[in-house]
Amino acid sequence: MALTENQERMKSKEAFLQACTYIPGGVNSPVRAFGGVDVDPLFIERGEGSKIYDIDGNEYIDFVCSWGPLILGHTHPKVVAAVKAAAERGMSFGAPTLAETQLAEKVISAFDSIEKVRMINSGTEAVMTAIRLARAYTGRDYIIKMVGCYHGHSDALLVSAGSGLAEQSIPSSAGVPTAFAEKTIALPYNDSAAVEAAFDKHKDRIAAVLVEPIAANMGLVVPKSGYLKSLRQLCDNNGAVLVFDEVISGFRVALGGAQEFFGIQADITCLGKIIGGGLPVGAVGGRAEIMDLLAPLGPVYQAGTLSGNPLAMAAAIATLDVLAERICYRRLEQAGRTLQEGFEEASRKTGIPVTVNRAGSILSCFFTEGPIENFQDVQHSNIGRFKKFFSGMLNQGIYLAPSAFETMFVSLAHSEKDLEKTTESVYNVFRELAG
Ligand code: KE4
Repeated sequence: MALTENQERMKSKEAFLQACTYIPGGVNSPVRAFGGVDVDPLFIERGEGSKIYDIDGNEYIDFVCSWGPLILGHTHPKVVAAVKAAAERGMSFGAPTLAETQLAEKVISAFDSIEKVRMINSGTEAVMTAIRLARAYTGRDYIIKMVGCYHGHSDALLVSAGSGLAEQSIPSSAGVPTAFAEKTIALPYNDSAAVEAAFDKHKDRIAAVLVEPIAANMGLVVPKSGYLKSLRQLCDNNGAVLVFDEVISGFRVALGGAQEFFGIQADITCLGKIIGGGLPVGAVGGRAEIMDLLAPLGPVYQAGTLSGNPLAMAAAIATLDVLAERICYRRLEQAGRTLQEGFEEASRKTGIPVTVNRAGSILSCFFTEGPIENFQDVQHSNIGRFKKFFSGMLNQGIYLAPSAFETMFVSLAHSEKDLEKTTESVYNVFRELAG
């Protein structure tokens, strides 16, 4: 007799209850608690290639890929071997190693806009450092960010838009003083006029425009033609720094990230996720005249006990070495296109209205008519239908991000067979939704 959904995941259910006794919300990062869906979180035993296995022994095709880092898939032999070898030489030294220079060289050769780069431990730290650098470089305080973009959990960025366009933001998290939020201006994504108006209003008080060049934290929203170019122009015209948060898009849509994909150069680039190959790595890079402001050379302090950790460097170098074979991005593009076509065909066949936004191997399916060009558009999507879709796909053995405001990540480990099964499952679940 087939197990019921609950029986199939009893061990995860019990593990979650136990975790909640010791860890706030039972998780070490909020989205993992599955608050955005009507399913208890799965506890994962292991991953291999395109698959993950929960502690109840269920197998899933994984499209979360640890929220982006695992572009090679789980337990890639070259990455595992590199980390094992590094571990046998020592876990951490708190001193420079050749691997850090080697990774820096790889990042600099991939991004034309980066002359120097500093390794850190997370995307949050990368963006936090980028903002501090931009403020020091310009002597200005205000930062423009876009509504719906997420840049980690530093105080200045846990904000929501102020009362009107170009107004100071208000805190979006408890514990963030209003004073910290006030220096951030939150504007609609894909709205160049709003950015121009903010510069007109705040003139030479704006240190930087911070943007995800491909927004992937409100579901996937791609920049409209000319949008990134307009941000580049506005920063140049107003003496502000253009900061691209490429924590997701870096090495994802191209080896040189969105900057290579769209041909626009940032002044400061924030990296994370893929650069660590699954281990904790962030990076901030840019022109030497900006980066040399960092201690010990310059007056901008930034530090980290485990920055440039040898195991993380080993995972990073092994990952970027594989990605350096440019055929990878053609394969990733093809896989992303196959999935997008699968969603759109299922929509045509079942009459379920969807909008699929995609950039290479990252995509989101919104349950609403399009276009979806900013956070306001995303609000029209049918969250209730997403939740049913998520549960249906999980029961078909497909593990998606447990939130309508995240994206699907495809890896080089996803086979034709995986993609076929996935598009078939999408059609099956859409038919259930169409009822
Ligand atoms: P971390 O501090 O989580 O390494 O990076 C923060 C960050 C910065 N910039 C962008 C564009 C990001 O997407 C992120 C983190 N992304 C989320 C999910 N989209 C991480 C998942 C989580 O918070 O558990």
